[in-house]
Amino acid sequence: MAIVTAQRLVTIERHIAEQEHLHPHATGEFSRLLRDLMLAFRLIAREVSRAGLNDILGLTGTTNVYGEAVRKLDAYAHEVIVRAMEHGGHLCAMASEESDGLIALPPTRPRGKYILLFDPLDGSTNIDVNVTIGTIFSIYRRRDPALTTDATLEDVLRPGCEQVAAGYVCYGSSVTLVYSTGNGVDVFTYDPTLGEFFLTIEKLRIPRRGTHYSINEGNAKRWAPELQDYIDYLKTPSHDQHRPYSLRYVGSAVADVHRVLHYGGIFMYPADRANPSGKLRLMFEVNPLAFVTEQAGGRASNGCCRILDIRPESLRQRVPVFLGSPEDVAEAEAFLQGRHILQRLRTPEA
Ligand code: AHM
Ligand code: MG
Repeated sequence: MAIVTAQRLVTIERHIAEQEHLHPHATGEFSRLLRDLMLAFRLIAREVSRAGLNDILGLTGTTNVYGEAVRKLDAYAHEVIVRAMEHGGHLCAMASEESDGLIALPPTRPRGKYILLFDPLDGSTNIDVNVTIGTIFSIYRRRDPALTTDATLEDVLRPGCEQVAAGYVCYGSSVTLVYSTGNGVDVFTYDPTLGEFFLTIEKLRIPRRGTHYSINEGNAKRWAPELQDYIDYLKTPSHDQHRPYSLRYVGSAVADVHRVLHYGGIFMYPADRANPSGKLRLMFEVNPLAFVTEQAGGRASNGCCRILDIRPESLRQRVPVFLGSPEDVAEAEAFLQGRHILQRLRTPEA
């Protein structure tokens, strides 16, 4: 039986080293940052896989900056990433979905040129019931790498197209790390017996079109009519048998996006009457997922514009999301912008 599906047997360590050699002027700082992050992911994966045996299920009794109840695993994952990253000397700023503003770095450590943003545990409501959850991360290089001071909020609030790396870890039936440094998307699978991530898919490509849609349809009555039309269209059988689409919704963005990246289709968290900017956070969730999606050949939009071009105004900013196969997302945009009549003429109903 093949050990991995990729042709070469490559650990994440070796992959990081190989990538570093592609950049003759690399100082190794970025590689060290990635290695520190991998350690945090291993620690989180260990606690996730033992959840129920350890005292990690349930609530902490506190709320985060969004007013959401914090679960013990949210707090643990946040703490592990901060501890793994704060002493490395690679960062000049760090921020987490679970804390307010920038996280103070130890005064005694040098400042590096990178900025790290993360959602330590995405899909919190699924933690206690053994459903797939994730960690999302986003890395920027500070504009003036010669500076040795802390980065300011202004340095951090940059459009997603300026990310130098982004990705996520999916804690599901296996633990998978998916990330991009702007040169395609590579997928690694964790072997817990060896404590190693192995490269399992090199240069993942999303299908141009899929047959699945992913959205919290419980909110349908609050959607704009254009979105209701689009979802109706996906559910209406077509002559070419491409529709109806099937619905898949986990409620962990990492899991839903992971499926879409492999099988194609569209993931949505739209605006609705109760959430005029949607639910997902631009800096911690949406930009990194959009970066990975584009790097895999997909499209990521807020319904009218490219997500990665949005100029953020605050760390907590939320944004509507439509991401996935390029043809599916373009079609969703056409509906949302009232250009769908033409689309319908092209694919008549059965
Ligand atoms: P979290 O980071 O607090 O877990 O919240 C984000 C999650 C996403 O993973 C998911 O797409 C969404 O919230 C699900 O929300 P809903 O329950 O409204 O469908
Ligand atoms: Mg989240």
